Amino acid sequence: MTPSHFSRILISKLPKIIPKSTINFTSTIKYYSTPSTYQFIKVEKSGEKKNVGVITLDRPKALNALCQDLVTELNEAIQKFDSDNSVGAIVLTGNERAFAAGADIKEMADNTFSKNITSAFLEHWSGVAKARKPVIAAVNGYALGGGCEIAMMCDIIYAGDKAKFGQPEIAIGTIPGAGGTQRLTRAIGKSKAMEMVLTGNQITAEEAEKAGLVSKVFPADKVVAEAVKLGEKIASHSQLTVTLAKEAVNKAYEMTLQEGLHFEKRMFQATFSTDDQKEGMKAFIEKRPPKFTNQ
Ligand code: DAK
Repeated sequence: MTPSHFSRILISKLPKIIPKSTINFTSTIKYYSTPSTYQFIKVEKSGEKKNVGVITLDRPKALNALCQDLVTELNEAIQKFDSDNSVGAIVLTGNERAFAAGADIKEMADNTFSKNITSAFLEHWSGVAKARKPVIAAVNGYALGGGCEIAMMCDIIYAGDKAKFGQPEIAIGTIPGAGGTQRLTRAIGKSKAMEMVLTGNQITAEEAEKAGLVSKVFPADKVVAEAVKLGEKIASHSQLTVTLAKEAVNKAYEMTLQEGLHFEKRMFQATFSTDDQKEGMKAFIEKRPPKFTNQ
């Protein structure tokens, strides 16, 4: 029996708290066939081994306001990198002035409650959060409203020293709608989140780091390179194991502590059915770098 057969059997025995659809070691799904010419984003592969997918939001005249077509393009690019075996991590960035200043206010200003419901308005916004591969936000300038929410859908946020984070929806008569009341509260706690959401005040990169929203702050012109470096480090590990680790951390948001600890333990045990665990530990004992095969 091969390790992957074994892991499938093991997974079929996992308790019901782990949705089977979330365990997909060797996905071969191709979401989109071609074209990769985009109007509102740029995509490239970066890093020494070209194993980091970089997506740059590119609507500078509107401070990268996230119009519907931009979000559709972003989802498509994320899905393409997610199903590209040569890519081990994804970096999402904007420009020096703005990561993104929110959803496009001009596009939604005349909407009605009824239209929002019946047209499922903005319901395609969760693409970044659904990525299986790690996504690193490299934020410069404004990350406001939906821009801050998209950054929070990423797994790690690096910020340039002039970055500003905020949920200013209250000032335009609405409230956050893509995680600003939920992910922000989990990230920085109730008091700070409440203050940001109820005032619309922005916080600096330094404050965001202190509050735990951002993991590191760099000079503005270094943040993308640092994010790519981080992506390369992540991509040097087994993609299979990285996927499990990301999933396990994310469960901390969704499960009770006991359920989460149980999930983590089962995932840890399942790694022992993989070739990469055997290779990783053998390489350590033999004092050589591991050669992971993602099996
Ligand atoms: N939408 C559309 N255009 C925007 C924009 C936005 N969010 N932000 C900036 N722009 C445009 C401006 O209109 C201006 O365009 P022109 O007038 O030149 O044509 C251009 O970008 C430059 O902006 P400013 O002239 O205002 O530049 P300043 O430096 O003076 O000010 C600023 C920068 C970032 C402080 C300011 O632009 C600003 O306050 N922007 C709006 C920030 C904001 O309120 N963001 C929250 C939007 S609401 C959901 C998913 C998502 C959402 C909701 C639900 N579901 C899944 C259900 C998200 C909602 C939001 O994000």
